[in-house]
Amino acid sequence: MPTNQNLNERAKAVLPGGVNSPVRAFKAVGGNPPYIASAKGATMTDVEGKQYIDYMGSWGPMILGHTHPEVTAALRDALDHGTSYGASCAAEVELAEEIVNRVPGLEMVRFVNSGTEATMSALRLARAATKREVIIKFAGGYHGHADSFLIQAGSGVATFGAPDSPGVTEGAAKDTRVARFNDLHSVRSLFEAEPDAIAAVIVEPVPGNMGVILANEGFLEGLRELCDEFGALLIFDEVMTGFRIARGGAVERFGITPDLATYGKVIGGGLPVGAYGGRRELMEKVSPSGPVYQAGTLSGNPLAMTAGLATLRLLDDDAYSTLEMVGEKLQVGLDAALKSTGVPGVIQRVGSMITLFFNDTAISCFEDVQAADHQRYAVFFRGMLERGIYLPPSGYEAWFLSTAHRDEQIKSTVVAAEEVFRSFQAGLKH
Ligand code: KE4
Repeated sequence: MPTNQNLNERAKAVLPGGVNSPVRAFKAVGGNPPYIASAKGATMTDVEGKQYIDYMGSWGPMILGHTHPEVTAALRDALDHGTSYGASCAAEVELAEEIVNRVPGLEMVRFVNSGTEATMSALRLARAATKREVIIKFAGGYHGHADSFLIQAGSGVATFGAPDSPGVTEGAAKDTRVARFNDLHSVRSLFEAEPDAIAAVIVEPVPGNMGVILANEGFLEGLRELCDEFGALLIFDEVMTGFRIARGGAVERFGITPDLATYGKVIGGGLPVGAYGGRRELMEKVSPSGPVYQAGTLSGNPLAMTAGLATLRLLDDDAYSTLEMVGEKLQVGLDAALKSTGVPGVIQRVGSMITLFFNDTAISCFEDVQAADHQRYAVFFRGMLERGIYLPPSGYEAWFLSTAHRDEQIKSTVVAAEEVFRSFQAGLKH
C-alpha cells in the first residue's frame, strides 16, 4: 500500500514540486501534503486511511460536497454514452440555458476548460470590442495564469504592472495596470492617466485569492460608473463566486451588471470547466459568429456539462440557505474561540466563502493581507491538519463550505481551532 511519504517522493521525481498546482505543495505552511484516496460529503480520506473534514472543496467546485449521489449517478449514466465527441451535444445547450437563466443581464456564454481560459478569452473579447489594449486589475486579484494577469503591483496604489513570473514578457506586462481593491481613487487615477486606452477592469467581486475581502459600500458600483464614464468594459471574474454566493452569483447578490463575467469551478461540478459570457452584442463577436478567435478540443465536454448541470439543478433556494447557515455557524464558532483564547484574529465571510486572518483589524486590500501573521497561519494550518481538519494550505485563500458540512463537523472544527489557539497562548510550537 502506498504511503503519503512514498507517493510524495515519487511525485517529486516526475512532477514539478511534486504537484500539478503550486499551492498544493504546502510551501506556505510547511510539511508534505497527504495523498487523497477518496472523498465523500464534507470529508476526504488519505491513502493511509486518515480522514479530514474538508474546507477546500477542490477550491470551490464541491459546493454540494464530494460524490453527491445525484451528481455521481448523472455522471455514471453519461459515461455509458461516451466521454467526448468534439461535436455538439444537448448537455452543453442545457447548461448554457441554466446559467443564462440564473444571471440577470447574461445572454450568451461560451464554455472553455478552466477559469484561466475563461478570463484569457474574456480579455481578448474586451480588447476586440473596445479596440483598446490596456486592462486594470487589482493587487492580490487572481484570474488564472495567463500572461496578462501574472503581473505584480509596483510600489504605490496605482501602478504600471511588472511581470510576476519569469517567462512573462515586458510586452505582456506593458498593457496591465494594477489598482488597489476598495480604493476607487486608485482606479480613477489610472483612467485619467490614459482616458482612451483602458479596454476593461477585471475584478473578483468578492476577492477570494487573497483571502476573502468584502467590497466597501459603493466600491463595485463605483467601478461600474468609472467603466461607463471612460468607455471601458467591466469584467466580473466569478470563477469562485459564481453560483456560490447566490443563485445568480455576485451579479444577483450585489445587483450590479458587468459587461462580461467569467465562471468555472461550481459549473463543472468537479470536472474541468470554465465559461465566459455577457450580453449578445458582445458575445456574438466570438468565432464563428464573429472575428474574435477562441477554441477548445474539450470545450462543452459531455461529462463536465453533465456534472455541472446536475450540480446547478441541485443548487436551489434551500441549498443557498444552507450554505449561508453553515458559513455563519463556522464564523460564529471561530470568532468565539478567538475571543475566549485572546488570540488576535479577523474572520471575513461572504456566504460559504470564509477566511480567518491572524490580524488585529479588518482586511480591506492586499497590503492588509500581506501584513497579517502568515507564520501563525502556517502553525494553525498544521495544528488543524493534525486534528483532521484540512484547510487551504495558505493564508491567502478562501475556505469553502458545502451543503454537506454537518453541525457536528463544524463543532469539531471549532473545538480543534480552540485547542490550537490555546497552544498559541501557551507559547507551544507545533
Ligand atoms: P483555473 O484556471 O485554476 O480553473 O481558474 C483560475 C481562476 C480564475 N479566477 C479566479 C477568481 C480563481 O479563483 C481562479 C482559480 N482559483 C485558485 C484558488 N485560489 C485555484 C487553485 C489553484 O490554483 O490550484
